[in-house]
Amino acid sequence: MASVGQLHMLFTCPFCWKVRSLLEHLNLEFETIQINPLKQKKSLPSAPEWVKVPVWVENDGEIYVDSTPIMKHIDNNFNEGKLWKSTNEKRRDEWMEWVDLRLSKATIPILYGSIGSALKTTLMVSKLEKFGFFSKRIYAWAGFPIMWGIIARTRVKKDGRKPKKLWHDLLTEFTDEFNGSPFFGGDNPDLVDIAAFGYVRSISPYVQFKELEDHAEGMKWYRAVEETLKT
Ligand SMILES: N[C@@H](CCC(=O)N[C@@H](CS)C(=O)NCC(=O)O)C(=O)O
Repeated sequence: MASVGQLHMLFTCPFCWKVRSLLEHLNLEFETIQINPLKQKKSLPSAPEWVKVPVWVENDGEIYVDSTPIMKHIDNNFNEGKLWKSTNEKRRDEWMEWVDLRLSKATIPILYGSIGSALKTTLMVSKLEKFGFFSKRIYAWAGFPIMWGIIARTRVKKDGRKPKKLWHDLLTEFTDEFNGSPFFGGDNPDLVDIAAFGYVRSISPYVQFKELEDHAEGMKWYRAVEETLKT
């Protein structure tokens, strides 16, 4: 199958993992353009109006931005909107908002919430992303005090819970909403499942993922969604 579009992305960006997971779930061929995080503002096809990743460029040249709208578009265009279709739109919309608000905010605390984890994460990010020779080294050592000291610490303090507890609470809240079904979407994952999965998956390259792995219900769901992706 020919590629249906290009995903401009950062490897470590949770929003990009949402879109990648959907493309893989739908078994679509696509090209990934991994950008240099320090050159993002210049290199994105949507700039200067939109300088965030992911950016989706479809084969007809049309540009789409913002992960959830991109997901809805891809589902609509290549899958007859089946994953967004719902018999309870109010529930679906509320939970998509919950996923985008709550799960997106929980990734930084678990990855950067303590000085040790912040250092590990920053070193890993410097390996995974396409930095230049010097910027890679600068980022690895200068990035973590910023992420830990300024961003993560404030978030952890504001929430009051340890990052692991926060994730366990969120996974419980989410899986409780399944009402006995294997997925939020019922017998099969829907767009809310795939979006939530994308956020969780963005933590999977890091050692901190093991803190999520002992949430039994959460992992049962996570592995079940993973099974549905193209291998
Ligand atoms: N609401 C956007 C958020 C995207 C976003 O914040 N991406 C980050 C990377 S994880 C980014 O590009 N930040 C650069 C910036 O805000 O200038 C989405 O869901 O796509």
